Amino acid sequence: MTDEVNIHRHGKVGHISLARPKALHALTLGMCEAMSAALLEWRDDGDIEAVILDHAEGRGFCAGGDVTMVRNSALEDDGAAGRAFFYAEYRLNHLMFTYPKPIVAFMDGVTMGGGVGISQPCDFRVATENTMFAMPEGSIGLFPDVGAGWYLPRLPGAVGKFLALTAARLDGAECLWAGLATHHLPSDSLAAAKARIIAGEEAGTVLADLGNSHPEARIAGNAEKIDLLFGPDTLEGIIAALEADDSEWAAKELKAVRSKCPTTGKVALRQFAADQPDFAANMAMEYRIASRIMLRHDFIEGVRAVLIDKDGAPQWDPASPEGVTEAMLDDIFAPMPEGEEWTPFPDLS
Ligand code: QUE
Repeated sequence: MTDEVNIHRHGKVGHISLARPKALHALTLGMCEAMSAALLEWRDDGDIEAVILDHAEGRGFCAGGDVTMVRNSALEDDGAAGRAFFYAEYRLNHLMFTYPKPIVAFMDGVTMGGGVGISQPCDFRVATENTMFAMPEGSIGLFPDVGAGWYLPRLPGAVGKFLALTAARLDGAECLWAGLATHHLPSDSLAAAKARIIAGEEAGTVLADLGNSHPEARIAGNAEKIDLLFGPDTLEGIIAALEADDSEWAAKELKAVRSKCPTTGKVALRQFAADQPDFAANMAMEYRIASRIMLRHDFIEGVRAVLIDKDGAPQWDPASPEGVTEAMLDDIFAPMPEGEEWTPFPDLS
């Protein structure tokens, strides 16, 4: 067991609380395994009717995954530990996506990468004035995973491509606008919301009751530009569209796109175009990608630049979209060796 996640039962409600405050509750292998074990037990327990997912102490909600461990694994054990982490994390993501009971996720703070992967599959996704949502993997030479290949192309217009290619941060009101959140509550009402759900009230009723008025979503004002300039199918096309637009907004987003890893930007676009038949097929695709991407120079370099040395100056290779060939992408998306493909938890019910 791990002390990095707290697991409790309160009558008919299961409660999972992320408890790794020193790393903004970024997910470790042990946390993923403990969460899956609890959810599997509660899935088949007739006494459990709903699940609450939040963070236990300090700032929340979940900053991502244990990417420095994955980087060390790439350098030291040929990626074996890194692949084990992604395998378990994606199984958790899929278990939540297919979960037969309502899960209520409280995105009360930083919700990035791995935190997106455990909130988006939930029926109820609660944003607050503290929510800071992002898919920033392109900043560290990773790709948008944890189900992003499924969720992002289903967002309004070209918003998914915009989030993946710029690592833009959304606040709670913007999450609600995009459908990334289902409700927006003031953070000082969360304790009351959880208490009412634990007391047996239906989650949707409680959240609708406590939901607050919130500021207009800033992103709504840029939606037209996002759909136009992030509309093209290729990274080169999107960059050309941003270059051709003389607005300040386009200049700022162009700079953001150019600073991200070109290879994983192209990976994201190929993922979004893949149109997988179901969520399990999407996760199997993401596992193939993750197994290759974690061993590449860009991921080693990106984690170094952002999280280890913190110089914010990664040297990507290839350095430009033109250097990323279709053959390179084919290798990243290629099937795993015999017996090494990702599969969901066997359905025990
Ligand atoms: C991109 C990412 C991550 C990131 C920053 C990025 C990520 C992640 C963390 C993170 C942040 C704080 C911590 C920690 C990890 O930052 O996945 O352990 O204390 O986990 O630009 O993908």
